[in-house]
Amino acid sequence: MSFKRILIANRGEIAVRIIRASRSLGIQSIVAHSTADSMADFVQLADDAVCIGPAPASRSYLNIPALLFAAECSKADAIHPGYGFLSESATFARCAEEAGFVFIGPSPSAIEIMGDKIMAKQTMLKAGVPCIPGSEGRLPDDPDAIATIAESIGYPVMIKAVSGGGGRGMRVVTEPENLASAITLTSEEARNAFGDPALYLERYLQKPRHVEIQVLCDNHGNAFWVGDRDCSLQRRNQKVMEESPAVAIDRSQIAEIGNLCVAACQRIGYRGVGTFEFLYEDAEFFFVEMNTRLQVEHPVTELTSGLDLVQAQILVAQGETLKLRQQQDPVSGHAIECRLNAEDSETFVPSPGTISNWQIPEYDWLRIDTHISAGQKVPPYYDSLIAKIITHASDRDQALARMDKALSEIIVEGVRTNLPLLRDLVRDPDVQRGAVDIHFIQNRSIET
Ligand code: MV4
Repeated sequence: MSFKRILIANRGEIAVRIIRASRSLGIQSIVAHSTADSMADFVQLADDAVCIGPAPASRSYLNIPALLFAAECSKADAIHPGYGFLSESATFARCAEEAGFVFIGPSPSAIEIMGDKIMAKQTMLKAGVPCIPGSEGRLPDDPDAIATIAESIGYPVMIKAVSGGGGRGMRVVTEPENLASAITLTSEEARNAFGDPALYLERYLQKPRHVEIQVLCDNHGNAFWVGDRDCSLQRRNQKVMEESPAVAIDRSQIAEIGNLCVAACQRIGYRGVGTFEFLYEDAEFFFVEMNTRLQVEHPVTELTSGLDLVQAQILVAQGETLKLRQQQDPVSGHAIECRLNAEDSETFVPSPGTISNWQIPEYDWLRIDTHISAGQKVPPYYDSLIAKIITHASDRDQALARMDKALSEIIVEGVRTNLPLLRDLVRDPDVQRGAVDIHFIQNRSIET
């Protein structure tokens, strides 16, 4: 079935992105928005808009009844969750489908499997995907049994919440005498944050890179890996700069891991876009978790693969068959994304306010995904992302040089931004050399 109207259960730059993809397919878009976003340009850009509640996300963008009511009264055929908010909520996906809407994403059961980090790892191991060595399943209650498991893994170990993910509910333990108290603390944090105290253990990888594989699957058993990304430049699990392809990794090794991800998708009947997150250390890949949503950094893969991933999401949700063939290496050229945030560049403290001056250069090698223009407000209620600055070139050096040039011509006034940090990173000799690990930004801020 072809959708006539899609409800966008999200805001900001990703709402603009989904509006554009919908429009390119002749589909109308309805933006469900909070009162804080009523006057935002992305609301005006949509074909229709429904206010779903007050500013706090819990009362608007996370409010399932309000979102379903908005879909109902705006006669939507399908709901696109974007990323963040309810994009990985099996409950939301299930409620949407039970209410008669197509959820543009994987099935609720696939979301559930990958949301349980033990089930996710077990699924990957069955498909031959290498995982971080660790406990067989969730940890027992007995502290002595846990200590024995930790000894068999070898210190340092990483304690993780079974229902966690995205860096939440994790704690490193380097000495055996600290294990018991760390387990108790992490379990209570997991119970409070996720309603599930269950934990598992893994060997702690000291200096890994974060490398991820983008997959795209339809509802007819066709699955493809369409690119790889290095997202190691991050701070406290908030990505700052991402690129495709991952540098200094043998392309046949990338293809091997990509094909294993495809096998895993076929095994679980995965539908839509998905990202397999790996840690890469000592030339080895270790599966960490799967993100069952569109990622913020999807544009770098769109530029290196030539695909429109949001259009593909919609077409797959309509039941269409992907007209793709698996390429040996689907990546060509090099793309880099910098996340421009309304935050202090040194303290990372959010800096909401009104944009008084917004100057962005235009080049055919520059893509800007944003909802911002002069006069727009940056509310304090949501994440501080105001634009994604993306460059593409035939090689990494040129993509970096283009990013340096673009960033040097951006002017944002009215809020503080992380533009100085982005400019620093793009010019950093280690970043220029490539293959930095996940601690790079943290370490450099300590050194400087
Ligand atoms: C790890 C790790 C080191 N060793 N697991 C888990 C959620 C994922 N988004 C990041 N996670 C990590 N799991 C083991 N056994 C380090 C991280 C990690 C990380 C990984 C990639 C990119 C940024 C990161 C920031 C903090 C921790």
